[in-house]
Amino acid sequence: MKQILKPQDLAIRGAPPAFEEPLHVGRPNIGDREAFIKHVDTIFDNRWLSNNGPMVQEFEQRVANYHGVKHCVAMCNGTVALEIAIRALGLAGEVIIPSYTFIATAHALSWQAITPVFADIDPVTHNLDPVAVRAMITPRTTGIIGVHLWGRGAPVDELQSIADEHGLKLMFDAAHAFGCSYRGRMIGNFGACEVLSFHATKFFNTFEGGAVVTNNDELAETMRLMRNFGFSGFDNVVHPGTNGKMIEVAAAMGLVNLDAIDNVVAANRLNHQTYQNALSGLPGISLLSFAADERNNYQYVVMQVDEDCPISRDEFIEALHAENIRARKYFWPGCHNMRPYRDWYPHAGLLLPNTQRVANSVIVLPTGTTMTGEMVNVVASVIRVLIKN
Ligand code: T4K
Repeated sequence: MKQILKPQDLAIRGAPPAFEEPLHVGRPNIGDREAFIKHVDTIFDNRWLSNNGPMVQEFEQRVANYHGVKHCVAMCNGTVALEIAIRALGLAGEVIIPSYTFIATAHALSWQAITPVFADIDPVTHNLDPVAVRAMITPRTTGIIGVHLWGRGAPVDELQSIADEHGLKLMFDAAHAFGCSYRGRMIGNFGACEVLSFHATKFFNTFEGGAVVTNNDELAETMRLMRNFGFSGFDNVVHPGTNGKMIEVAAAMGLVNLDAIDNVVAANRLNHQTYQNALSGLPGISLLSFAADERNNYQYVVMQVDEDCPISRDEFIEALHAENIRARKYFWPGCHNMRPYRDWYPHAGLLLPNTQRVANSVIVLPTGTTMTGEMVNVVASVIRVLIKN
């Protein structure tokens, strides 16, 4: 897997890459395979594959307990969960979101003819800046979607005050924040509801999957109807709806991965610490840190490349890829710079200076249970060589 790297031996200069096989960001963590196969046997024995089966119900209960929240409504993926939550809350017109997020946050709105209005972020936290949010409110604004980027809580209290003041709905895209806390309280308990993603690339996965978590009984009931065509019992449709259901085999994966979650978080945390130790003191780069007094999943290792770094972010990416280290530029170039948003709002960037600066500076490095400490140290040594040469 690994080759010995000498300072002059960069693949970009013709030497063999540091890794024979590519190292990916978002390599899935997979729990006990035998336990999973047993669950699959049970699913086959039950002859119950979808439509609110017993595994989905058990999974929902465990996710709700894990976050200390009343309801978990499991869905087929995080994007559909966002779409259903947005619709169940009655959002319309304009909704304020960060541009510095995965494109799904914006698409979940525009897919239902709601205008995403991009507000700038705080360059230190990478989360929405409440002052910028206030500035984007118009008579058409109906809501705010905060994103807990990298699993670090958005400014929940400030956003709630703005929402209350202006009669807006507030919900959160918590796709990165499974198992995280904000000011000592578990994610899942903020705003009207919060949306989780269990995509394969998330530290906790159900192959594909997502959920809305909420303490609001009525909202949970509405979303349960909406994810199953609005059916209330046989032959009785009481609400408009879609097909957003989680299938049994996905829930089985979730149950197995819930059993493994402590080990995955421990592995992520150790990798983060190893990166931090190995990269500390290098000029021009810094690693995003996580508050010691909060719970975190450490699933993203986010390195920022300063403007005064001897090599640019894009040169870094090119050189790392040449070494088979498939680091990512999440979430470059920002949603507002992606077509179609760029075509619709060509001047949005003028109000998003921090978004543009951060999006141009970030590199996400590989972590997770497939990365050993030794591999992390090799990645760090490549980075060191690149900076020093
Ligand atoms: N909101 C936020 C803030 C999100 O970050 C996301 C998803 C969502 C909403 C929507 O939730 P979902 O509808 O997805 O549940 C990936 C994921 O597809 C996406 O789920 C995730 N965010 C985003 C941050 O990352 P891409 O475009 O980077 O995917 P891709 O195909 O380039 O794969 C990423 C890396 O993972 C690659 O290096 C390959 C590796 N990989 C991927 C898969 C699927 C594997 O090693 N094995 C695999 O099975 O979006």
